Amino acid sequence: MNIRFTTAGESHGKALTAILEGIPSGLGLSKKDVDVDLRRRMMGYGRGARMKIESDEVEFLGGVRAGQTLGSPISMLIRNRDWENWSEIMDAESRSDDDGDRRRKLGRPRPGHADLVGVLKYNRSDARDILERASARETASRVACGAVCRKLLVDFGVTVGSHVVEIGPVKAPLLELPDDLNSVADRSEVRCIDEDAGRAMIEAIDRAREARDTLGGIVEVVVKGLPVGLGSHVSWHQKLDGRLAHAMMSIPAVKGVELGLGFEASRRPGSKVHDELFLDDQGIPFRKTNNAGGTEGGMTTGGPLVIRVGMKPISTLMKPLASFDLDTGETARAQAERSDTTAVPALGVISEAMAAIVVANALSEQFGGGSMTDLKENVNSYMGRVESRWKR
Ligand code: EPS
Repeated sequence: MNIRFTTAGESHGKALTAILEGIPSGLGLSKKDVDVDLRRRMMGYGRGARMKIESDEVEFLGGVRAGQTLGSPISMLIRNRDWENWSEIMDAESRSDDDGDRRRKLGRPRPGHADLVGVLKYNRSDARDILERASARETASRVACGAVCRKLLVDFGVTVGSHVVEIGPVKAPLLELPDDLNSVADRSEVRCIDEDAGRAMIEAIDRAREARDTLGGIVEVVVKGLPVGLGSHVSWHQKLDGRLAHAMMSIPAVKGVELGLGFEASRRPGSKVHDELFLDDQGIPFRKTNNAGGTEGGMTTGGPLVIRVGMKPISTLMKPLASFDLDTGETARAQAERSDTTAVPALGVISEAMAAIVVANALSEQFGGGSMTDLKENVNSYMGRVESRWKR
């Protein structure tokens, strides 16, 4: 992997950090490029009180100078404002009053959360040691890394957008997507491009909140402007569709990923699935459909990547489900913690970030180069070779 990242930090710790490696030198990059996506991730109807406390922004700690990347690892910091309220609970040092449990111990695991399996695996008595890292707060770091990759992709004419297609029982109708998907989706509080469906989603979220329940949903990510042939058919780990699925499934609460027709393709005969090939009047091949969702043989076709990502409802319920007390072994209701009713609108922004990272990595693996100048030259030379094939 050329472009890779790692993140650290707990939800109520001092800060989140991310180190992004493999970005070539000479990419124009400013804090604003990252903050824009951090803010987009925080928006969305159905979020809890935490998003009113935070005001995410990035601080570059390394890898950027005078508005340009240096080719060295990019180190980024996002402070948790809520830390002020949690500094004793999350203190890294041992404290004189640490004989008993720290305040806000989570002792009754929430079904669906990492709580129970985490305390067993990591041998902890307080599930807070697990949930603080399992929290989707971590995705702010991913979005920061994705924003840098998005900036790189823009230089190659590649755009990454998303919209919400389902929340709970509400399904948006299939519409033709606007050219600038995000500028339309971001105008909606639920990031849905259909106004009626968006209103129905808001009502469904209100009903779930009143019932002290939570809702999941589905987002669609669209990546446009890709060169043909990113990824490879030759080995399982080089297949771009596989890499995208892995990246999306790694997002907290995601339970399903589909490319193009996805599961629907399995129900149709081949004649109703495969994208037929036509030649235009200059002999250049094209497809009228994109049922494949932008990959064939694990490689980009040059058409848009269309990825659907499904999220389960958040597992912290204000009307808690059956559980037990880790200390006493008695049955009890799971612990209720402040949380969101839904985070599906944010899932779109996070999925964009993961898609941007996967695609930027595939581009860099294929075309290499330590600098943006070399990367561009290599891409141009490849595209020239591909296009010359149709000059008969
Ligand atoms: C989360 C619980 C809530 C969410 C949080 C994810 O936080 P808190 O426990 O502080 O109320 O708001 O999401 C974020 C903080 C974020 O930045 O997205 C959880 O348990 O996963």
